[in-house]
Amino acid sequence: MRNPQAELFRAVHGERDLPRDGRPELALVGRSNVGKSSLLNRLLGRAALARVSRTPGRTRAIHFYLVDGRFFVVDLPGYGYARAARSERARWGELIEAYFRQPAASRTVLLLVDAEVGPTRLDQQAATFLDEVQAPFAVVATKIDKVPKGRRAKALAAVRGTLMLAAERPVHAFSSHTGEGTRELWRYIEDVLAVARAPHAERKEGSG
Ligand SMILES: Nc1nc2c(ncn2[C@@H]2O[C@H](COP(=O)(O)OP(=O)(O)OP(=O)(O)O)[C@@H](O)[C@H]2O)c(=O)[nH]1
Ligand SMILES: [Mg+2]
Repeated sequence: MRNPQAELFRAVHGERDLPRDGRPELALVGRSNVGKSSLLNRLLGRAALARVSRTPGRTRAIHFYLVDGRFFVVDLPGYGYARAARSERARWGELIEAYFRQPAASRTVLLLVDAEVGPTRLDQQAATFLDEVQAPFAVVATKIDKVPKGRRAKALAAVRGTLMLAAERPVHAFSSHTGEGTRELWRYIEDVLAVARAPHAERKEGSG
């Protein structure tokens, strides 16, 4: 997709503010600082639509971005920010769980993991959580520019192995800084949206 129109639709701080809307949702899940907001900006071709944090743990609300009036990209608060107060961490978890409890017409998740760091224990828990709530997800290995070309295949295999991903689960290498992987990710998103438009069609997970 070229030059999509995107705007902040709503910043949600509590369960009551979650939009009830029939449009498909693409939710970004991952630990704080993994690159969720940067990915959103790169994907939508807007340098500063979502705020990129110099200090981790800044995106504390759920931000809904409406793309071409067609679907939402949902920027969820990052987990694993060690310096946040325990009460605040609990509230983030509650909001995220409330989001996933709320039925959506179509919801697909991108689970972001840092390609250089590899999946953490919290990333493993996130993958388990997504399975439990039956949210279809693809994995995005972010900051791939930091991994030398010769080590990338191994890094991606490590992501698969640690998260115990089924062979058909997509893993996309991506860099917000270089734009690598953007086209492939868009292709995946368009596939997902095409299935959302044809609700009785069988969902395709392994499309690239
Ligand atoms: N090298 C490199 N750095 C990146 C990339 N994507 C993001 N970063 C950097 O990682 C940091 C965090 O990026 P964000 O996009 O704010 O991360 P986030 O997941 O939204 O973080 P929270 O909102 O705190 O959950 C910033 O300093 C970015 O510049 C990438 O593809 N490559
Ligand atoms: Mg963010």
